[in-house]
Amino acid sequence: MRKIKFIHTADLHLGSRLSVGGKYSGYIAEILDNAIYSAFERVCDQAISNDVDFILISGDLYDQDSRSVKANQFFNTQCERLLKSGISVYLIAGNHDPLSSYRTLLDPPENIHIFSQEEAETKKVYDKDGEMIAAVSGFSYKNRAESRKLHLEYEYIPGVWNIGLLHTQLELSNNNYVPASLTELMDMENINYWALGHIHKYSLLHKARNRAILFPGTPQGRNMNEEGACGAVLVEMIPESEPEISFLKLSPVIYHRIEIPIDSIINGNVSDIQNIIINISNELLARNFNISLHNNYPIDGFIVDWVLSGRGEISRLIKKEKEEIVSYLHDYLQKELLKNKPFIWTRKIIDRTGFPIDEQLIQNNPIFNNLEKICFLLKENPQFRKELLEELGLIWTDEINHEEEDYTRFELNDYNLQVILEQARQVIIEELLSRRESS
Ligand SMILES: [Mn+2]
Repeated sequence: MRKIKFIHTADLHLGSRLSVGGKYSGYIAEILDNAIYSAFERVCDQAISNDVDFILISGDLYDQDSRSVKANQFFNTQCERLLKSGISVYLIAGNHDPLSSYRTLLDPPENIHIFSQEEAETKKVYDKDGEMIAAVSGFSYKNRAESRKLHLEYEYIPGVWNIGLLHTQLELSNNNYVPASLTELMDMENINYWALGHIHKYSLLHKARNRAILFPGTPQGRNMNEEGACGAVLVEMIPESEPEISFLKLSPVIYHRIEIPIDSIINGNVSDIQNIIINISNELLARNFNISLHNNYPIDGFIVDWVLSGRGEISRLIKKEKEEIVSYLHDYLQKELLKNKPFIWTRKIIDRTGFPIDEQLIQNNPIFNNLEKICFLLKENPQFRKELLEELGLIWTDEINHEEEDYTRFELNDYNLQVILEQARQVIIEELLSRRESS
Protein backbone atom coordinates (compact mmCIF):
# COMPACT_ATOMS: atom_id res chain seq x y z
CA MET A 1 0.00 0.00 0.00
CA ARG A 2 1.45 3.35 -0.92
CA LYS A 3 0.59 6.79 0.31
CA ILE A 4 -2.31 8.35 -1.61
CA LYS A 5 -3.64 11.87 -1.77
CA PHE A 6 -7.12 12.97 -2.75
CA ILE A 7 -9.65 15.76 -2.39
CA HIS A 8 -13.07 14.99 -0.96
CA THR A 9 -15.98 17.33 -1.60
CA ALA A 10 -19.79 17.09 -1.63
CA ASP A 11 -23.02 19.08 -1.83
CA LEU A 12 -21.95 21.57 -4.46
CA HIS A 13 -25.50 22.15 -5.68
CA LEU A 14 -24.31 23.57 -8.97
CA GLY A 15 -27.08 25.55 -10.60
CA SER A 16 -28.66 26.78 -7.37
CA ARG A 17 -28.48 30.27 -5.92
CA LEU A 18 -27.43 31.92 -2.70
CA SER A 19 -30.13 33.16 -0.36
CA VAL A 20 -29.59 36.91 -0.21
CA GLY A 21 -33.05 38.29 0.47
CA GLY A 22 -33.08 41.06 -2.09
CA LYS A 23 -32.31 42.24 -5.59
CA TYR A 24 -28.76 42.85 -6.69
CA SER A 25 -26.99 43.97 -9.82
CA GLY A 26 -23.63 44.89 -11.34
CA TYR A 27 -20.43 43.47 -9.96
CA ILE A 28 -22.22 42.19 -6.84
CA ALA A 29 -24.43 40.09 -9.10
CA GLU A 30 -21.42 38.68 -10.86
CA ILE A 31 -19.90 37.55 -7.58
CA LEU A 32 -23.11 36.22 -6.02
CA ASP A 33 -24.21 34.39 -9.16
CA ASN A 34 -20.80 32.80 -9.65
CA ALA A 35 -19.86 31.98 -6.06
CA ILE A 36 -20.95 28.33 -6.22
CA TYR A 37 -19.07 27.85 -9.48
CA SER A 38 -15.95 29.69 -8.26
CA ALA A 39 -15.82 27.51 -5.16
CA PHE A 40 -15.78 24.36 -7.28
CA GLU A 41 -13.19 25.86 -9.60
CA ARG A 42 -11.02 26.42 -6.53
CA VAL A 43 -11.54 22.80 -5.49
CA CYS A 44 -10.19 21.75 -8.89
CA ASP A 45 -7.29 24.24 -8.68
CA GLN A 46 -6.33 22.69 -5.37
CA ALA A 47 -6.54 19.18 -6.79
CA ILE A 48 -4.19 20.15 -9.61
CA SER A 49 -1.70 22.15 -7.54
CA ASN A 50 -1.56 19.44 -4.87
CA ASP A 51 -1.14 16.80 -7.54
CA VAL A 52 -3.80 14.54 -6.01
CA ASP A 53 -4.52 11.04 -7.24
CA PHE A 54 -8.27 11.65 -7.58
CA ILE A 55 -11.31 13.63 -6.42
CA LEU A 56 -14.33 12.24 -4.56
CA ILE A 57 -17.77 13.88 -4.81
CA SER A 58 -20.22 12.45 -2.27
CA GLY A 59 -23.52 13.47 -3.84
CA ASP A 60 -25.58 16.56 -4.65
CA LEU A 61 -23.23 17.82 -7.32
CA TYR A 62 -26.24 19.40 -9.02
CA ASP A 63 -29.33 20.95 -7.57
CA GLN A 64 -32.18 19.03 -9.10
CA ASP A 65 -34.62 21.78 -9.85
CA SER A 66 -32.05 23.98 -11.44
CA ARG A 67 -29.80 21.57 -13.27
CA SER A 68 -28.93 23.43 -16.37
CA VAL A 69 -26.80 23.41 -19.46
CA LYS A 70 -24.63 26.00 -17.76
CA ALA A 71 -24.03 23.82 -14.68
CA ASN A 72 -23.44 20.74 -16.78
CA GLN A 73 -21.07 22.50 -19.13
CA PHE A 74 -19.20 24.12 -16.27
CA PHE A 75 -18.68 20.79 -14.52
CA ASN A 76 -17.44 19.15 -17.72
CA THR A 77 -15.01 21.99 -18.40
CA GLN A 78 -13.55 21.67 -14.92
CA CYS A 79 -13.25 17.91 -15.29
CA GLU A 80 -11.44 18.36 -18.59
CA ARG A 81 -8.88 20.49 -16.76
CA LEU A 82 -8.49 17.66 -14.25
CA LEU A 83 -8.19 15.12 -17.05
CA LYS A 84 -5.22 17.02 -18.47
CA SER A 85 -3.52 16.58 -15.09
CA GLY A 86 -4.44 12.91 -14.96
CA ILE A 87 -6.97 13.31 -12.14
CA SER A 88 -10.12 11.15 -12.07
CA VAL A 89 -13.41 12.07 -10.43
CA TYR A 90 -15.51 9.52 -8.51
CA LEU A 91 -19.04 10.63 -8.00
CA ILE A 92 -22.31 9.44 -6.50
CA ALA A 93 -25.69 11.10 -6.97
CA GLY A 94 -27.52 12.33 -3.86
CA ASN A 95 -31.09 13.33 -3.04
CA HIS A 96 -30.80 16.55 -5.03
CA ASP A 97 -29.52 14.95 -8.20
CA PRO A 98 -30.84 11.35 -8.16
CA LEU A 99 -29.95 9.23 -11.14
CA SER A 100 -33.52 8.46 -12.18
CA SER A 101 -33.91 12.07 -13.24
CA TYR A 102 -30.35 12.38 -14.46
CA ARG A 103 -30.32 13.89 -17.88
CA THR A 104 -26.83 14.04 -19.29
CA LEU A 105 -27.23 17.11 -21.38
CA LEU A 106 -23.63 16.88 -22.45
CA ASP A 107 -21.37 13.86 -22.67
CA PRO A 108 -19.06 13.67 -19.65
CA PRO A 109 -15.28 13.55 -20.11
CA GLU A 110 -13.74 10.11 -19.65
CA ASN A 111 -12.30 10.82 -16.20
CA ILE A 112 -15.76 11.12 -14.57
CA HIS A 113 -16.87 7.89 -12.91
CA ILE A 114 -20.49 7.82 -11.77
CA PHE A 115 -21.73 5.03 -9.52
CA SER A 116 -24.78 2.94 -10.34
CA GLN A 117 -28.24 3.51 -8.87
CA GLU A 118 -29.06 -0.20 -9.05
CA GLU A 119 -26.43 -1.69 -6.76
CA ALA A 120 -23.29 -1.03 -4.77
CA GLU A 121 -20.33 -0.85 -7.11
CA THR A 122 -16.61 -0.99 -6.50
CA LYS A 123 -14.26 0.75 -8.90
CA LYS A 124 -10.55 0.08 -9.00
CA VAL A 125 -8.32 3.12 -9.08
CA TYR A 126 -4.95 3.02 -10.79
CA ASP A 127 -2.19 5.60 -10.67
CA LYS A 128 -0.35 7.04 -13.66
CA ASP A 129 2.07 4.10 -13.65
CA GLY A 130 -0.76 1.61 -13.80
CA GLU A 131 -0.45 0.50 -10.19
CA MET A 132 -3.72 -0.16 -8.38
CA ILE A 133 -3.87 2.22 -5.42
CA ALA A 134 -7.45 2.19 -4.18
CA ALA A 135 -10.89 0.64 -4.41
CA VAL A 136 -13.72 3.16 -4.31
CA SER A 137 -17.21 1.86 -3.54
CA GLY A 138 -20.47 3.73 -3.84
CA PHE A 139 -24.03 3.85 -5.10
CA SER A 140 -26.24 6.63 -6.38
CA TYR A 141 -29.66 7.71 -5.13
CA LYS A 142 -32.33 6.46 -7.45
CA ASN A 143 -34.91 8.98 -6.25
CA ARG A 144 -35.15 11.94 -3.91
CA ALA A 145 -35.41 9.57 -0.97
CA GLU A 146 -33.17 6.59 -0.52
CA SER A 147 -33.82 3.96 2.15
CA ARG A 148 -31.55 1.19 0.83
CA LYS A 149 -28.48 0.40 2.90
CA LEU A 150 -26.36 -0.66 -0.02
CA HIS A 151 -23.20 0.53 1.71
CA LEU A 152 -23.33 -2.65 3.80
CA GLU A 153 -22.52 -4.49 0.58
CA TYR A 154 -19.43 -2.49 -0.32
CA GLU A 155 -16.77 -4.85 -1.57
CA TYR A 156 -13.34 -5.06 0.01
CA ILE A 157 -10.20 -5.43 -2.04
CA PRO A 158 -7.16 -6.34 0.06
CA GLY A 159 -3.81 -4.66 -0.39
CA VAL A 160 -5.12 -1.22 -1.38
CA TRP A 161 -6.94 1.66 0.32
CA ASN A 162 -10.68 1.01 0.48
CA ILE A 163 -12.91 4.03 0.29
CA GLY A 164 -16.69 4.22 0.71
CA LEU A 165 -18.78 7.03 -0.76
CA LEU A 166 -22.07 7.62 1.06
CA HIS A 167 -24.71 10.34 0.94
CA THR A 168 -26.44 10.11 4.31
CA GLN A 169 -28.03 12.02 7.14
CA LEU A 170 -26.22 9.51 9.40
CA GLU A 171 -29.36 8.70 11.40
CA LEU A 172 -30.43 5.09 11.75
CA SER A 173 -34.11 6.03 11.78
CA ASN A 174 -33.94 8.28 8.72
CA ASN A 175 -35.26 6.37 5.76
CA ASN A 176 -35.08 9.29 3.37
CA TYR A 177 -31.34 9.76 3.35
CA VAL A 178 -29.85 6.27 3.80
CA PRO A 179 -30.28 5.02 7.35
CA ALA A 180 -26.80 4.63 8.83
CA SER A 181 -24.88 5.36 12.01
CA LEU A 182 -21.35 6.24 12.89
CA THR A 183 -20.97 2.99 14.84
CA GLU A 184 -22.12 1.02 11.85
CA LEU A 185 -19.56 2.70 9.62
CA MET A 186 -16.82 2.30 12.21
CA ASP A 187 -17.63 -1.39 12.50
CA MET A 188 -16.96 -1.86 8.79
CA GLU A 189 -13.27 -2.00 9.46
CA ASN A 190 -12.29 -2.80 5.89
CA ILE A 191 -13.31 0.65 4.75
CA ASN A 192 -10.37 2.94 5.46
CA TYR A 193 -12.05 6.18 4.52
CA TRP A 194 -15.75 7.01 4.57
CA ALA A 195 -16.34 9.92 2.22
CA LEU A 196 -19.69 11.22 3.43
CA GLY A 197 -21.98 13.83 1.96
CA HIS A 198 -25.37 15.47 2.66
CA ILE A 199 -24.59 17.40 5.86
CA HIS A 200 -23.40 20.80 4.66
CA LYS A 201 -21.01 21.50 7.49
CA TYR A 202 -17.46 20.15 7.75
CA SER A 203 -17.34 17.51 10.41
CA LEU A 204 -14.53 15.11 11.18
CA LEU A 205 -16.26 12.20 12.90
CA HIS A 206 -13.45 9.73 13.33
CA LYS A 207 -9.73 9.57 12.77
CA ALA A 208 -7.44 6.69 13.65
CA ARG A 209 -4.58 4.69 12.20
CA ASN A 210 -5.42 4.03 8.52
CA ARG A 211 -8.96 5.37 9.02
CA ALA A 212 -11.14 8.45 8.83
CA ILE A 213 -14.85 9.26 8.56
CA LEU A 214 -15.96 12.76 7.66
CA PHE A 215 -18.34 15.19 6.03
CA PRO A 216 -16.46 17.88 4.07
CA GLY A 217 -19.50 20.19 3.98
CA THR A 218 -20.46 22.33 1.02
CA PRO A 219 -17.69 24.39 -0.63
CA GLN A 220 -19.98 27.43 -0.77
CA GLY A 221 -22.67 28.09 1.84
CA ARG A 222 -26.03 29.16 0.44
CA ASN A 223 -27.88 30.43 3.49
CA MET A 224 -27.44 31.53 7.07
CA ASN A 225 -27.44 27.91 8.31
CA GLU A 226 -24.15 27.54 6.46
CA GLU A 227 -22.34 30.30 8.26
CA GLY A 228 -18.59 30.81 8.07
CA ALA A 229 -15.93 29.81 5.58
CA CYS A 230 -16.72 26.60 3.70
CA GLY A 231 -14.48 24.37 1.61
CA ALA A 232 -13.29 20.86 0.87
CA VAL A 233 -10.80 18.46 2.44
CA LEU A 234 -7.40 17.40 1.22
CA VAL A 235 -6.63 13.92 2.54
CA GLU A 236 -3.41 11.94 2.63
CA MET A 237 -3.70 8.29 3.55
CA ILE A 238 -0.35 7.17 4.91
CA PRO A 239 0.21 3.46 5.60
CA GLU A 240 0.16 2.60 9.31
CA SER A 241 -0.45 6.24 10.32
CA GLU A 242 -3.36 8.50 10.97
CA PRO A 243 -4.49 10.19 7.77
CA GLU A 244 -3.47 13.79 7.27
CA ILE A 245 -6.59 15.85 6.80
CA SER A 246 -6.55 19.53 5.84
CA PHE A 247 -9.74 21.52 5.57
CA LEU A 248 -9.26 23.98 2.70
CA LYS A 249 -11.34 27.13 3.13
CA LEU A 250 -12.40 28.15 -0.35
CA SER A 251 -15.77 29.93 -0.38
CA PRO A 252 -15.64 33.35 -2.06
CA VAL A 253 -18.79 34.48 -0.26
CA ILE A 254 -19.24 33.99 3.47
CA TYR A 255 -22.41 34.11 5.55
CA HIS A 256 -22.17 35.77 8.91
CA ARG A 257 -24.62 36.52 11.69
CA ILE A 258 -23.46 39.46 13.77
CA GLU A 259 -24.87 40.68 17.07
CA ILE A 260 -25.27 44.40 17.60
CA PRO A 261 -25.57 45.13 21.32
CA ILE A 262 -27.74 48.14 22.08
CA ASP A 263 -27.16 48.19 25.85
CA SER A 264 -24.67 51.06 25.63
CA ILE A 265 -27.17 53.41 23.97
CA ILE A 266 -28.52 55.81 26.58
CA ASN A 267 -31.12 58.35 25.49
CA GLY A 268 -30.19 57.55 21.94
CA ASN A 269 -31.89 57.08 18.62
CA VAL A 270 -31.50 55.21 15.36
CA SER A 271 -28.33 57.10 14.45
CA ASP A 272 -26.63 55.45 17.40
CA ILE A 273 -27.54 52.00 16.12
CA GLN A 274 -26.28 53.03 12.71
CA ASN A 275 -22.94 54.12 14.20
CA ILE A 276 -22.51 50.93 16.18
CA ILE A 277 -23.08 48.81 13.08
CA ILE A 278 -20.64 50.86 11.00
CA ASN A 279 -18.00 50.66 13.73
CA ILE A 280 -18.42 46.93 14.11
CA SER A 281 -18.26 46.34 10.38
CA ASN A 282 -15.11 48.46 10.07
CA GLU A 283 -13.49 46.46 12.84
CA LEU A 284 -14.57 43.22 11.22
CA LEU A 285 -13.31 44.23 7.81
CA ALA A 286 -9.98 45.26 9.27
CA ARG A 287 -9.66 41.73 10.59
CA ASN A 288 -11.33 40.31 7.47
CA PHE A 289 -13.98 38.80 9.73
CA ASN A 290 -11.25 36.72 11.35
CA ILE A 291 -11.27 34.36 8.44
CA SER A 292 -8.45 33.76 6.06
CA LEU A 293 -8.98 31.48 3.15
CA HIS A 294 -6.63 28.81 1.97
CA ASN A 295 -3.72 29.97 -0.24
CA ASN A 296 -4.83 33.59 0.10
CA TYR A 297 -7.86 33.17 -2.09
CA PRO A 298 -9.83 36.40 -1.96
CA ILE A 299 -13.04 36.72 0.03
CA ASP A 300 -15.29 38.63 -2.34
CA GLY A 301 -18.13 39.36 -0.01
CA PHE A 302 -19.96 38.73 3.22
CA ILE A 303 -23.69 38.20 3.51
CA VAL A 304 -24.69 39.42 6.92
CA ASP A 305 -27.68 39.26 9.24
CA TRP A 306 -27.42 41.99 11.84
CA VAL A 307 -29.04 40.88 15.07
CA LEU A 308 -29.95 43.79 17.33
CA SER A 309 -29.66 42.45 20.85
CA GLY A 310 -29.45 43.48 24.49
CA ARG A 311 -31.69 45.68 26.60
CA GLY A 312 -32.34 49.37 26.63
CA GLU A 313 -34.92 52.11 26.34
CA ILE A 314 -34.21 52.31 22.63
CA SER A 315 -35.89 48.91 22.30
CA ARG A 316 -39.25 50.64 22.84
CA LEU A 317 -38.51 52.93 19.92
CA ILE A 318 -37.47 50.04 17.69
CA LYS A 319 -40.58 48.05 18.49
CA LYS A 320 -42.89 50.99 17.93
CA GLU A 321 -41.60 51.84 14.47
CA LYS A 322 -40.08 48.48 13.64
CA GLU A 323 -40.89 48.16 9.99
CA GLU A 324 -39.78 51.65 9.09
CA ILE A 325 -36.63 51.56 11.18
CA VAL A 326 -35.56 48.20 9.79
CA SER A 327 -36.20 49.31 6.25
CA TYR A 328 -34.36 52.60 6.78
CA LEU A 329 -31.36 50.84 8.35
CA HIS A 330 -31.33 48.25 5.59
CA ASP A 331 -31.16 50.86 2.84
CA TYR A 332 -28.53 52.84 4.71
CA LEU A 333 -26.28 49.80 5.24
CA GLN A 334 -26.63 48.68 1.63
CA LYS A 335 -25.53 52.12 0.54
CA GLU A 336 -22.57 52.26 2.93
CA LEU A 337 -21.28 48.70 3.08
CA LEU A 338 -21.55 47.50 -0.49
CA LYS A 339 -18.77 49.89 -1.50
CA ASN A 340 -16.25 47.94 0.56
CA LYS A 341 -14.00 45.22 -0.74
CA PRO A 342 -14.94 42.61 0.29
CA PHE A 343 -18.48 43.95 0.20
CA ILE A 344 -20.92 43.44 3.04
CA TRP A 345 -24.40 42.58 1.83
CA THR A 346 -27.04 43.20 4.47
CA ARG A 347 -29.48 40.32 4.18
CA LYS A 348 -31.57 41.01 7.24
CA ILE A 349 -31.86 43.13 10.30
CA ILE A 350 -33.37 41.17 13.14
CA ASP A 351 -34.67 42.75 16.31
CA ARG A 352 -34.06 40.75 19.46
CA THR A 353 -33.78 43.67 21.82
CA GLY A 354 -35.71 43.91 25.04
CA PHE A 355 -36.90 46.59 27.42
CA PRO A 356 -34.75 47.29 30.43
CA ILE A 357 -35.57 44.94 33.28
CA ASP A 358 -34.90 45.39 36.96
CA GLU A 359 -32.75 42.30 37.53
CA GLN A 360 -33.20 42.66 41.28
CA LEU A 361 -36.90 42.18 40.83
CA ILE A 362 -36.32 38.97 38.92
CA GLN A 363 -33.94 37.57 41.48
CA ASN A 364 -36.39 38.05 44.30
CA ASN A 365 -39.46 36.77 42.55
CA PRO A 366 -40.34 33.04 42.76
CA ILE A 367 -42.11 32.99 39.37
CA PHE A 368 -39.11 34.50 37.61
CA ASN A 369 -36.80 32.21 39.50
CA ASN A 370 -38.73 29.24 38.24
CA LEU A 371 -38.55 30.54 34.73
CA GLU A 372 -34.78 30.92 35.00
CA LYS A 373 -34.53 27.36 36.27
CA ILE A 374 -36.53 25.98 33.34
CA CYS A 375 -34.47 27.92 30.79
CA PHE A 376 -31.30 26.70 32.41
CA LEU A 377 -32.44 23.09 32.42
CA LEU A 378 -33.57 23.22 28.82
CA LYS A 379 -30.19 24.54 27.81
CA GLU A 380 -27.97 22.41 30.01
CA ASN A 381 -29.77 19.16 30.82
CA PRO A 382 -29.48 16.74 27.87
CA GLN A 383 -32.62 14.79 28.85
CA PHE A 384 -34.80 17.94 29.14
CA ARG A 385 -33.38 19.19 25.95
CA LYS A 386 -34.07 15.99 24.10
CA GLU A 387 -37.69 16.04 25.28
CA LEU A 388 -38.12 19.64 24.17
CA LEU A 389 -36.61 18.93 20.77
CA GLU A 390 -38.89 15.95 20.30
CA GLU A 391 -41.84 18.09 21.28
CA LEU A 392 -40.94 20.82 18.81
CA GLY A 393 -39.47 18.65 16.06
CA LEU A 394 -39.52 20.24 12.66
CA ILE A 395 -41.14 23.58 12.48
CA TRP A 396 -42.73 25.12 9.47
CA THR A 397 -40.87 28.25 8.65
CA ASP A 398 -43.90 30.33 7.75
CA GLU A 399 -45.30 29.93 11.19
CA ILE A 400 -42.34 30.51 13.39
CA ASN A 401 -39.01 31.04 11.78
CA HIS A 402 -38.66 34.45 10.19
CA GLU A 403 -35.05 33.99 9.29
CA GLU A 404 -35.00 31.50 6.49
CA GLU A 405 -37.93 32.41 4.31
CA ASP A 406 -36.46 30.44 1.48
CA TYR A 407 -36.55 27.17 3.40
CA THR A 408 -39.76 25.23 3.70
CA ARG A 409 -38.82 24.33 7.23
CA PHE A 410 -35.91 24.28 9.55
CA GLU A 411 -34.55 21.98 12.16
CA LEU A 412 -33.84 23.07 15.69
CA ASN A 413 -30.11 23.36 16.03
CA ASP A 414 -28.25 24.68 19.07
CA TYR A 415 -28.37 28.24 17.86
CA ASN A 416 -32.08 28.26 17.13
CA LEU A 417 -32.87 26.61 20.45
CA GLN A 418 -30.87 29.24 22.27
CA VAL A 419 -32.66 32.03 20.44
CA ILE A 420 -36.11 30.57 21.06
CA LEU A 421 -35.43 30.16 24.77
CA GLU A 422 -34.11 33.67 25.15
CA GLN A 423 -37.02 35.11 23.22
CA ALA A 424 -39.53 33.09 25.24
CA ARG A 425 -37.97 34.23 28.50
CA GLN A 426 -38.06 37.81 27.29
CA VAL A 427 -41.71 37.67 26.26
CA ILE A 428 -42.79 36.07 29.52
CA ILE A 429 -40.90 38.57 31.66
CA GLU A 430 -42.14 41.58 29.70
CA GLU A 431 -45.68 40.32 29.80
CA LEU A 432 -45.60 39.67 33.54
CA LEU A 433 -44.03 43.05 34.25
CA SER A 434 -46.49 44.97 32.13
CA ARG A 435 -49.44 43.27 33.84
CA ARG A 436 -47.93 44.09 37.18
CA GLU A 437 -47.63 47.73 36.20
CA SER A 438 -51.17 47.96 34.89
CA SER A 439 -52.83 46.16 37.81
MN1 LIG B 1 -28.24 15.94 0.12
